[in-house]
Amino acid sequence: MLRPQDTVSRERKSLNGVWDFRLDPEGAGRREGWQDGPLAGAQAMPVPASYNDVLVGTVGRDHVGDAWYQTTVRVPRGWAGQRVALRFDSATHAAVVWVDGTEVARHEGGYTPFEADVTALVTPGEEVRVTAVVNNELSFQTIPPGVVEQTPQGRRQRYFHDFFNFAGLHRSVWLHATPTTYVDDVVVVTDLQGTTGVVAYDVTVAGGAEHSVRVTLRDAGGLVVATAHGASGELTVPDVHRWQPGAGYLYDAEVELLDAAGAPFDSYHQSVGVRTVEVRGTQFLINGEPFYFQGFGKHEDTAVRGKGHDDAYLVHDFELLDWIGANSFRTSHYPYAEEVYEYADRKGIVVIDEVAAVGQNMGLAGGIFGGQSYVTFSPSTINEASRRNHEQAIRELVRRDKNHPSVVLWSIANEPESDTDAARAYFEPLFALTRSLDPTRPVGFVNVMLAPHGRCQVSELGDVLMLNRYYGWYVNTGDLVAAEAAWLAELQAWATDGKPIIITEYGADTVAGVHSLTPQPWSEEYQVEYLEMNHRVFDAVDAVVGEQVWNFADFATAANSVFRVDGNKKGVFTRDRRPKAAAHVLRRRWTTKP
Ligand code: GCB
Repeated sequence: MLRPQDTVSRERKSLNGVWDFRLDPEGAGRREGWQDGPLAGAQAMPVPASYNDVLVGTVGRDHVGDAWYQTTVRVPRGWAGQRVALRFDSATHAAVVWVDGTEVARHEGGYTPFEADVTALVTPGEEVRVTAVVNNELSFQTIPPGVVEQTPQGRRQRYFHDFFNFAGLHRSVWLHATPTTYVDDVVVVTDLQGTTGVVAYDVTVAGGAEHSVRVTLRDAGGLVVATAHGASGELTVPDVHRWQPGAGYLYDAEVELLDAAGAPFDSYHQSVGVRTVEVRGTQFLINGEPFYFQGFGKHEDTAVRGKGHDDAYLVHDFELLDWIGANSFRTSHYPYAEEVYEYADRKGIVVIDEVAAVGQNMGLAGGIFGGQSYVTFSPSTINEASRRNHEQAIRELVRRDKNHPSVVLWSIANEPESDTDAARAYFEPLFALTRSLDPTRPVGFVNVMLAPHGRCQVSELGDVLMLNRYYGWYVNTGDLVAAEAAWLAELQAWATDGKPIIITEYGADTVAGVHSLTPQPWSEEYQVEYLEMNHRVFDAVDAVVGEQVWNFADFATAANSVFRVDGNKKGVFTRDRRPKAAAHVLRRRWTTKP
């Protein structure tokens, strides 16, 4: 399922804007068939946005269950004879979609797109009603997991990650038209042979018309540099301009379907960055050269719109990455909007792409304040059905993001339980699946400090080691001397595995404006000294090939924790993107590091 485009043969129409909206905590809408007519009692809701903080009061924040969205759209007159599809870039976490009362799509998983062929239900020139019911409930079978607990006060959604469970239509909704025989998928894999670039491609076509395939590769200036014929093949580019970290050069591959007379009737444009990725020993190589990740774990999170995609924040955040000297980030803890990857491709920012599997760890979720405790992997908690959904989430991620040169590494989970036989059995097939879907990129998962070196049973399955550690924050709190010694010892143990190590999280909560002469936790001075301590440790271990601070910016969290003050404050920038003192320290390190 390719992203909608405007080309000579394709057209798209955005459904973004203000939709009708209604919360439905009782689940009445499905019983009463709210899709069959205009949404009664509706209020206004912007798309894209999370609904939670657009609404005032606890009603949107605490909502558990269905939320209904509805709009009308006029199908462009010129689309007669075309295939018309309705595409949701995401619906968090599950959705059913109707066109004029006919169900057209059902999807689970809140961060990947889905679409429906609605050709038979629409008439060019006429209006149709689009209704979507979006459900925000998390269970042990969903990715990520959660549990809806019955309490005397009603149903409460509990989940095992700290960021707020924002929900709704977070990304764009499109109506788009293609020819009835059309390019359905394109896979590009690039290689370098000296100064020559090789672009292997594979085109999948849907629809029955007779056709042949032509691929034309143009450079950034629009000059044709290679052409090929056939559904799969290779394009070679002498003196290729590589895609590189910090210099995201892109070619354009135009994929055309030609009729029997050789006339094109479908055209799709695929950006191509020619680069290679390889893990060799303890090195992470991009284009054969050692790469050191410096950057952040991020979140899709801003005031009011929650996880709603916003182009202004997209561009501003990348400006800040540039300012601070970051070359990479991880899409913690879910696949981000496709616009983000497209922009990373353009800017040469390197991405670790993560599946929404966060919180599969009841060891972290319990504790004295944790409420009821659960076993992570068991027939009644995370089980075979969960694993199938996890597989599906991996499939949809790879299918969506496989062609982005910015994506250099798949992360198939964040901080799951990984020190048990059950964890090993759960993850082994997921690593195998990811490799079979994409043999060209390394695969890993993010290890938590509860499964240190020697105890983790999953790390050996990965091509790289990704570690989240909070020495000096959650352990050795306030004692950076003890933290440094313990951290160095653990890291040196991991280094004996002979794999590249990326520190995917290290950070300290810091309330902007809190200062202290001696470095006290929560102060800006402490965050600075904490980071500097970490950097001394990283610089002492050769196998460390990356440092990604937790987090780029402060972000919203669930309200049920005494560990958070108005959200998670580990941001190097505040939620509205103002620098804390740590930002200047990182900038000095990252803009001067060789
Ligand atoms: C972690 C999690 C991240 C949290 C962070 C924290 O290990 O991966 O999602 O936000 O710790 O600040 O506690």
